[in-house]
Amino acid sequence: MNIVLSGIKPTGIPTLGNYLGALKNFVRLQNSMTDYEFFVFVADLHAITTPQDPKTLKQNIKNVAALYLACGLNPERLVLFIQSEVNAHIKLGYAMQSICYMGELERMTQYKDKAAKQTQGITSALFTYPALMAADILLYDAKYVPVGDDQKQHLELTRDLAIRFNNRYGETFVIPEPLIPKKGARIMDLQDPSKKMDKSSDNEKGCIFLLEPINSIKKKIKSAVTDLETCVRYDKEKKPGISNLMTIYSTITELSFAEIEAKYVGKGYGDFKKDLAEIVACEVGKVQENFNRIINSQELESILNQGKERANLIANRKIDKIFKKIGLGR
Ligand code: AQP
Repeated sequence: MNIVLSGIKPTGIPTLGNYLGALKNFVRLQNSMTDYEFFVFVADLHAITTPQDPKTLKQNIKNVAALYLACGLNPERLVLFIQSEVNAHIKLGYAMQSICYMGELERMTQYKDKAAKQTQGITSALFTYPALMAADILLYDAKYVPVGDDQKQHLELTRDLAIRFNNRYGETFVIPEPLIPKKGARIMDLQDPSKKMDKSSDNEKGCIFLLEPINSIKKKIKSAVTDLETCVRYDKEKKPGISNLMTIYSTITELSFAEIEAKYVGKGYGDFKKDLAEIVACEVGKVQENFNRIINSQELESILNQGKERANLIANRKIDKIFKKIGLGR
């Protein structure tokens, strides 16, 4: 069985960026790639590369798990699990660190960005994060990894490590390919469109959280920064604010930029934002309705238990083979 795999870090409430760049895309892929098995996980080990409050982390883990289902993934064709419940991730993460070079990790832009922002000490786990991410993917021989644009560099490193391991120890890993959506791969902050919308952003006004009150979502869209031209036109370089809003509009409605521009000829940003606020409210509203039904259900528990079992079965078999090839153990 071919596998598609992806994860989300429970470092906060997932954003509209996570939704359009990852979650909504998984659902679309699950519906079209019917002969693939879908593995999605809550990347809680990755979350602790930056400081987390234990109680909040626990709640965020559960929220992310429920959001996967609330967004419309079909549980019948899904292995949903929590990363820390599958020990083989840690084992392979270490093995990946042992073939990964410092220079490769130093080049990772996400590490550089996060390290620059951090006020407390930068952990070594933040630095070695891409090695664990490689392990997450290679452990399941995932063929495709749907991710947003920001994860492209980590995926390239994963491919390099897989090829290196295969060359050194013999054919072991499938070389994975990223699946980056054509639209919505990088949703920007509503207040600073030069920055990606981020769940642990300092400025909450620029970020739409999937579980925040609908009225607050509408307000944030209406106060998103635009420009002085007041003409709904896509131009990522010169009009980053309105172009970002058009990307959100287009990814949800599936209208092209040209169709959106035509719809708002002679109208100002006010009309456009009002419509967009309704469109996003409707989309996120459906997710919230599902989420409220699922979050405390026995169904979620049972899906996570089944996921844990299936993921452990595959991952343990694979790690045994890998350690044998490396020459570890008796
Ligand atoms: N703004 C975005 N636009 C499109 N896709 C995005 N993704 C994240 N942000 C956007 C995609 O969502 C998936 C899960 O992301 P993640 O949880 O691994 O990390 P994150 O949300 O991108 O968070 P950061 O920036 O690493 O830091 P925190 O969590 O501390 O805020 C990925 O597929 C990602 O591409």
